[in-house]
Amino acid sequence: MRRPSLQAERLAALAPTWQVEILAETTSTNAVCAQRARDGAPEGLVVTTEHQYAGRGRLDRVWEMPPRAALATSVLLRPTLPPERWTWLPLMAGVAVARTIEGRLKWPNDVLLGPELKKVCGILVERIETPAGPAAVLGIGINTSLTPDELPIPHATSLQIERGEEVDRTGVLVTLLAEIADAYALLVHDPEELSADYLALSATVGMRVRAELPSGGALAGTASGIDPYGRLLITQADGLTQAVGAGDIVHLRPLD
Ligand code: BT5
Repeated sequence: MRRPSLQAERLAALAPTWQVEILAETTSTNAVCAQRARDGAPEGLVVTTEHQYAGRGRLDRVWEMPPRAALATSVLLRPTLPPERWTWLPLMAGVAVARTIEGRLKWPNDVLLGPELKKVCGILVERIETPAGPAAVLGIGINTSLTPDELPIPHATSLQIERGEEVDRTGVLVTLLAEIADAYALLVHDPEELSADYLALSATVGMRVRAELPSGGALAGTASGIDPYGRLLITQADGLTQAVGAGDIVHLRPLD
């Protein structure tokens, strides 16, 4: 199956806000974008590709996508935010994607779609030290037109599967970049509004969850909110609430 390529002219029209670089193939758009950042690229660089063959997830996991069936995109920002607000960048990226594709968010920023809330997008935000100061690379992978037999895990889905129609991959990227601009402006100028928007899109808050922590431990309870640092609040059976800043969340069941 030969799928359409990205439409370079439509993406070039987004300049000067976004400078979109389309690579025929690459290991990881995040790796390329980070290197460009170290070499001095300005905020607004967007690296995308027709074929990402060594995509990275969090915690050294892999992110897989067939050629031209998905969007692998990295956006370079150079935020002048106080350090404690950098932790909101991954959630901000999640809000932008969820708005673009009408998805819901599993904390911190997996985007889920469909009646079974399957994963359609993964996000990896990395902080890069560069000679011009710290930069953020927002790495976003969206399954646009994967077919059921191309899904890497049973709990994944694609826009095409959920919508039952062909997906305009370039159009999704154009909308995504507009939503990133809006969500980023909220993060800078109105973080409380961004936090409210995040909560409204959250599929996690209100659920019984288990957090699998990077330390190897786990924490079960009710997801009761998001704190000012973007951490997930989990209230345990004994009433104690703990904030989780990193880890994988498993949704158990909604509150009765
Ligand atoms: C993520 O990690 O979900 C972040 C993925 C970020 C990918 C983008 S693509 C553009 C940019 N360049 C990169 O190199 N990366 C970013 P995590 O939460 O750790 O989830 C990874 C897990 O998701 C894997 O272990 C698989 O189980 C599953 N997975 C892999 N490929 C998938 C896909 N296409 N759709 C749904 N799930 C997938």
